[in-house]
Amino acid sequence: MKGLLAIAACALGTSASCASRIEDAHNRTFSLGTLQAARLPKFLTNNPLPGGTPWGKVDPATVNPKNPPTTGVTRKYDFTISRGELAPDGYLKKSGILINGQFPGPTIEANWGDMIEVNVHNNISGPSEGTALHWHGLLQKGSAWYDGVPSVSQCPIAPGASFKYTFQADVFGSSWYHSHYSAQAAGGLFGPLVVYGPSHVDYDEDVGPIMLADWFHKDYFDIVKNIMSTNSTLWANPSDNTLINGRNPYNCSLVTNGNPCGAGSYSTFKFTTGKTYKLRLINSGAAGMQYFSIDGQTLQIVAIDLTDIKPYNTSIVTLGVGQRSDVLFTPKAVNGTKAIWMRTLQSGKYCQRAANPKGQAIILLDDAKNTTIPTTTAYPPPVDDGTCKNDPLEDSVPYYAETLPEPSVTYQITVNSIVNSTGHELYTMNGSPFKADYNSPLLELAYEKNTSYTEHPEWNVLNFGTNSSVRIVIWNNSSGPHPMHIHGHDMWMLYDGSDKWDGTTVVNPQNPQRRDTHNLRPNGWMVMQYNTDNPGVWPFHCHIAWHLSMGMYVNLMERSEEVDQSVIPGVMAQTCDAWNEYSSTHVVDQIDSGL
Ligand SMILES: *[C@@H]1O[C@H](CO)[C@@H](O)[C@H](O)[C@H]1NC(C)=O
Ligand SMILES: *[C@@H]1O[C@H](CO)[C@@H](O)[C@H](O)[C@H]1NC(C)=O
Ligand SMILES: *[C@@H]1O[C@H](CO)[C@@H](O)[C@H](O)[C@H]1NC(C)=O
Ligand SMILES: *[C@@H]1O[C@H](CO)[C@@H](O)[C@H](O)[C@H]1NC(C)=O
Ligand SMILES: *[C@@H]1O[C@H](CO)[C@@H](O)[C@H](O)[C@H]1NC(C)=O
Ligand SMILES: *[C@@H]1O[C@H](CO)[C@@H](O)[C@H](O)[C@H]1NC(C)=O
Ligand SMILES: *[C@@H]1O[C@H](CO)[C@@H](O)[C@H](O)[C@H]1NC(C)=O
Ligand SMILES: *[C@@H]1O[C@H](CO)[C@@H](O)[C@H](O)[C@H]1NC(C)=O
Ligand SMILES: *[C@@H]1O[C@H](CO)[C@@H](O)[C@H](O)[C@H]1NC(C)=O
Ligand SMILES: *[C@@H]1O[C@H](CO)[C@@H](O)[C@H](O)[C@H]1NC(C)=O
Ligand SMILES: *[C@@H]1O[C@H](CO)[C@@H](O)[C@H](O)[C@H]1NC(C)=O
Ligand SMILES: CC(=O)N[C@H]1CO[C@H](CO)[C@@H](O)[C@@H]1O
Ligand SMILES: [Cu+2]
Repeated sequence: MKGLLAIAACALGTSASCASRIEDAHNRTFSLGTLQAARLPKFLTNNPLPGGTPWGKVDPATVNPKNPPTTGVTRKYDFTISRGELAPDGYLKKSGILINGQFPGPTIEANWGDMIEVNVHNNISGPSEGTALHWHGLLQKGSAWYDGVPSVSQCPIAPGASFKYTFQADVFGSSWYHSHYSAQAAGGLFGPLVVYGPSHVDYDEDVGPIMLADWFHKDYFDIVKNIMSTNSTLWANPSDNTLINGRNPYNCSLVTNGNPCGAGSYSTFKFTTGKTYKLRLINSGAAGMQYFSIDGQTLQIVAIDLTDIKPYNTSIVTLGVGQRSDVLFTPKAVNGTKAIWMRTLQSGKYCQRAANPKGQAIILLDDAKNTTIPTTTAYPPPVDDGTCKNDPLEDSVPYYAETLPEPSVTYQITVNSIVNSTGHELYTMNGSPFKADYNSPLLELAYEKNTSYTEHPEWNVLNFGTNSSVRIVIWNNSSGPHPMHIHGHDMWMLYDGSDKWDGTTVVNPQNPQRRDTHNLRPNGWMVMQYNTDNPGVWPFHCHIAWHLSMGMYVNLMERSEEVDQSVIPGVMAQTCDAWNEYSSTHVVDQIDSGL
């Protein structure tokens, strides 16, 4: 009763109880965006190996980043996932999904080669939901069971149940983890993941993750209901704001529905002129592409996703959802001022809809007072040119070179946006929208040599058998951009264009770009290739939460006969038993593809 009265009194942050409720929800936004945030180390020091680092003194150009050392160290984390109120921009979104009461979740850190153990407890209630966490970009070689995708590697973790993920930090660099259950990640269920490894560049300080994200004031499931409805006026769901490390004040006078709104705050960074900083940029959003810049500064891109590259300079860093870039910069005063805006602009005009596409954060140099609000202007200004494409493939040359083999199979996928006969808007890949069966994980079927997937076209399984290297040509016959993400691999990016691929030309054929997510441009083409060195069933999908809900997803089945026959972790069966029990006694509201 007391709670109800407080809610009734809580409009536009006017009452004292309301202000503290907003502040409490705002405070869930973690410390990364504050002046108290600690810098990251070059590596974690509590490890037993010689040479001062777990990897010794190595030249990264000669070390295969996908061949990790064995450190014998395990980094352990305990995550309880629950609902909670969130107000990262001051607007009180009624409920989000939090990890240990935080949004975004805690930063996972490990050295290259360490084991990571995350014990996840599903405490989501009111209503209850399944969940599962995916570790974006990690290869999971030999540990496909821990990739965290419901219906593929595991059954969802049932409400009240726990699941311990155990996998190696098998590549190094900047990444993130997120829920892969429906569009839960858009409700806040994600966090940064940093793996320290050999460095090919020098810098003074590691500022750590800078998460760039669109933000929606509606609950994620209400948006899923809208996009999966047959009422086409509900299909467009523009984001409400753009956050940098979970912050960016909302203009509360724009609130017309009486919902609570109070003072938001900017993320703030303090730097010293002349020092060189490493920023780990991550697009952790649901839909919007981001153009990142710092007024009047040069940025040097040194890694894309988990691939170190030969550094190049730019003033704007482009990131589709799920993409990362490590950036070095050496701050300088601009026009004599030492308070400068950091910006991220959502490509909101053409690529995704955004009501407020501009995210800003404060940079204070040297002795600039920590209460100063910058007055710098965007220079050079980011341009939302409507192409919704990544930077040219030519620009990113991997620091560790890999030779591209001849593909043993070339396969074409056409993407279409359709409305099915019952009036639902869906995305198809080669004619079929994906729909998950939470109770029947494909990896387990592969393990059991059960080929029933051939009777289920909606599972979108592409079986490439024992082909050694698979080239996939994708034609986007839709007007939306699609950040395509592959699990279990990085992919060579061979072509990206609006014209049809000529069938032979490859960009930088001696050492093509490699990454785990590439933005397929509207009505464009991309060509990628990967080696089948990782037996399993690997998702390949659009990372826009709503497009994935609408079915833009395929499973790449790889050497299924060789899926490790020696170990099937006992927790897999327990998790499915608990889920089968839960789903036989509760309605599972799977109105979307499930992922
Ligand atoms: C929110 O955080 C600030 C700064 O840490 C603190 O002073 C304040 O008491 C917190 N408010 C609530 C309601 O927890
Ligand atoms: C579980 O969730 C409930 C309400 O959603 C919350 O009150 C409780 O603190 C949570 N438990 C843990 C251990 O986080
Ligand atoms: C479709 O949604 C709009 C906007 O909420 C609403 O005004 C309209 O009545 C809905 N149409 C139907 C057929 O439900
Ligand atoms: C906030 O929105 C109101 C209403 O549109 C507008 O008048 C005001 O200038 C905005 N304030 C800021 C700081 O942008
Ligand atoms: C890149 O930018 C840095 C910092 O402004 C500068 O020192 C360096 O010369 C630039 N490199 C190139 C190739 O322009
Ligand atoms: C801001 O600066 C003042 C005075 O220099 C200091 O007392 C205060 O702790 C600083 N606040 C933060 C958040 O660092
Ligand atoms: C610096 O000043 C010039 C001249 O007023 C202006 O055009 C430019 O935008 C300013 N640069 C920044 C980053 O604010
Ligand atoms: C259209 O798609 C929706 C959402 O997946 C599904 O529920 C419905 O059954 C489909 N209609 C037909 C005729 O397949
Ligand atoms: C194969 O898997 C399906 C579920 O897709 C199941 O119904 C069937 O019983 C399984 N077949 C065997 C032989 O286990
Ligand atoms: C290679 O992949 C194609 C396309 O899926 C398949 O038809 C063929 O059987 C595969 N070849 C081998 C050797 O597995
Ligand atoms: C491409 O999309 C158009 C509709 O815009 C459709 O008519 C055409 O059949 C599609 N082509 C393919 C190959 O799917
Ligand atoms: C829905 C959509 O984007 N359709 C496009 C498919 O591709 C053709 C040819 O590129 C365009 O003319 C359509 O507009
Ligand atoms: Cu998409």
